Amino acid sequence: LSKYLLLIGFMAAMATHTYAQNPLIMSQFTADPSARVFGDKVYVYPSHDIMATKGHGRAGWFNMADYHVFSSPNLTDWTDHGVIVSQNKVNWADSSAYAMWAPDCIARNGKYYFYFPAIVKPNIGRGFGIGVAIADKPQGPFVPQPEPIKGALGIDPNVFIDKDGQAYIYYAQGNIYAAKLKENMMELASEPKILGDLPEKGLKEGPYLFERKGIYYLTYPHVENKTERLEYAMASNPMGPFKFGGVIMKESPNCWTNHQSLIEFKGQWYLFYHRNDLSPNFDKNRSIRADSLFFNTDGTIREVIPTLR
Ligand code: FUB
Repeated sequence: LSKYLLLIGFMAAMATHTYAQNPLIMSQFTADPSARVFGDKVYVYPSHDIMATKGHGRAGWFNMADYHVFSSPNLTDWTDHGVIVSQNKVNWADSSAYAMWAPDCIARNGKYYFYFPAIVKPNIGRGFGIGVAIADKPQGPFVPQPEPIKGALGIDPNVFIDKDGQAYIYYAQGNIYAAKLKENMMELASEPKILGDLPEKGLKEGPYLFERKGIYYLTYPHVENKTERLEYAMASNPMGPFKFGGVIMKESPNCWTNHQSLIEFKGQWYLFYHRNDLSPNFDKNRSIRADSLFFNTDGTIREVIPTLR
């Protein structure tokens, strides 16, 4: 009888816990996961890696033409809500570029704001602009705004709203930049500032800021050798100054890039990141993953060891 009770107890525990299986999405390549908790589900807004095609994109490089969003009530069962923003529906984006790199999404006053980089059309300018698309639901439909955000050129936008309602945008353009956003979430409210208190070299992309117990954590991929290591720095203000905190995840031997987001879901913190599980020989076709993450009592983050496939 006691064995039987033990088995029932184990099955009950399995039923109430959430388990992620890596990689999270098997049906397509996904990268740069921006995970958010909206209501009782996790929504992940990743990049969507594809291959270059004739006249579109660049062979052997990152190629992305659109974004999907995925949701899950338990980190195991994922629903693909389909394409939410497509390059050829963004009128300022160069549709030959296939350069819809790492996005982010945030909720404010019942609206969902999706931020994405794309290469601007040659008649508008050069390099990456940052667009905003707006929806009434986390899964869309999203309506892209007719122009990119003025004064913010770069990649990998990340948006954070502080407890006092002030929103901030972080992005990368050779360095990591931060600026305040206006309440409309589509215009800068301050001049972008380089976060100069971060490592001087090897820090080119992927900022993601979150707050926990009054500490602002700026997380970022840092490359010293060939592949990116996830690190973090801590501050008492969303604009810094930041002080180096430590390593969140060591480099992968096979995948040049890594790109993170951190969320708390049902009382457990998770690190979302990517590897190239489904494409071991080509690391520009990546797959998103998630693993549990733990804090020490002093607020520092314990290193996350990626689970094996
Ligand atoms: O996905 C393209 C680029 O690779 C992202 O923008 C970077 O963060 C890196 O993951």
